[in-house]
Amino acid sequence: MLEKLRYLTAGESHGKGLLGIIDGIPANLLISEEYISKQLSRRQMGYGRSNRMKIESDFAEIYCGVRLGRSLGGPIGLIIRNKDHKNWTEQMSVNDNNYSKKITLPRPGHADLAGAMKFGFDDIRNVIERSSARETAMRVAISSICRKLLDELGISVCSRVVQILDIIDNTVINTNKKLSEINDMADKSPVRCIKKIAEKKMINVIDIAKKNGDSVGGIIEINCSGLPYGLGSYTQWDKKLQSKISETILSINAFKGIEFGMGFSCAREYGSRVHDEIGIKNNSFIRKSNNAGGIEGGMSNAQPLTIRVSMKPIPTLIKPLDSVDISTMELKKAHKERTDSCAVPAASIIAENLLCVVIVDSILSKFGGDSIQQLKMHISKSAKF
Ligand code: EPS
Repeated sequence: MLEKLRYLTAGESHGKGLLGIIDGIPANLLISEEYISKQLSRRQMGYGRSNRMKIESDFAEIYCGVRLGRSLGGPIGLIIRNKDHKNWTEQMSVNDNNYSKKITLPRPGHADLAGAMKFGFDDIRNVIERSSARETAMRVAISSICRKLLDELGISVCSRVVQILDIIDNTVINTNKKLSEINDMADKSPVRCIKKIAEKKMINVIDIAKKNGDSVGGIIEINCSGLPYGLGSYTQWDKKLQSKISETILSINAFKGIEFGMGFSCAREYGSRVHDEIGIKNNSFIRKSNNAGGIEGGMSNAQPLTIRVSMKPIPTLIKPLDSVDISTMELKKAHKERTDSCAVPAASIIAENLLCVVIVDSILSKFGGDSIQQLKMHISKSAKF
């Protein structure tokens, strides 16, 4: 649970647009639509996306909460209009127009069947529209406001794709390097990986998936540097930093697993090979490794955060799987519609930005401040940042 920030989104994939409100951002943060747009356009890129991304050029209008370029300390409201809506006015009409075509063939892996059962819908379109990953456009817009705050505090985040299907980019990155350089390298790649040879192979597996009417998932790494000691807390279960991060990151569509630092692989090692030894340099503590991925005892330990997340292949398949018609109970193939064959590169941008929300929330909890100036003052008074 977030402690100091609250946000909500609304909107359907092919409706008029997406709405978002974030509350709890301190006053006087410099924020512009241009800054938000940069993150939105990064989310739209990536090899393997559908033609929807050619229709949209996502732009978030700041509707309220900002004056003369600075946040006012109250809720900030955003709107992203769906350009594709003009092609869906009949299906997505707010008013009853007797539109009668229904989707009745649930896609395995999607929200379709459980969603239709939950709400008692006889038309799966009612589920598809809100469960679509289109909603993440608004979450990136909201998160980018938090990212701007982190920029001001010298905290940076980056992400990259380390695996698509069985193709692995095993480049080890130096998290002491400026993370923006890693992001710049990843942004130049259509699959957001670092190693060129892996990039070529990843593109190839996406092409094969697309040709076969199939889809592929993968693994993303997110890093964050510049954090102080003590974000999160060991004192209560719901204050642990890894729990807060997991809740947010695993809420991203199609994300199935998360690990911190050495993650699952530390189960195969002796403790002496896992834990990061403590040393001293220039009167400060140093660590000889970062297998913990920047979190010990539910708190940031002033080392870079290293998080890996796995994303399942997108469930809409052009060559659909077996399903059952929910209106007739006949065995049929699942519904198909326009889809991405791979959205892992886009998902890395979503994860990277959403991490900023959790970090800002934890910083506000620890240091407090109604304005950016107050927050910075509280931080500067703290012994170690
Ligand atoms: C998305 C928009 C959607 C999908 C994708 C994410 O557009 P449409 O459904 O009109 O093609 O491309 O959503 C999914 C893959 C999904 O399974 O929901 C976007 O803006 O990111």
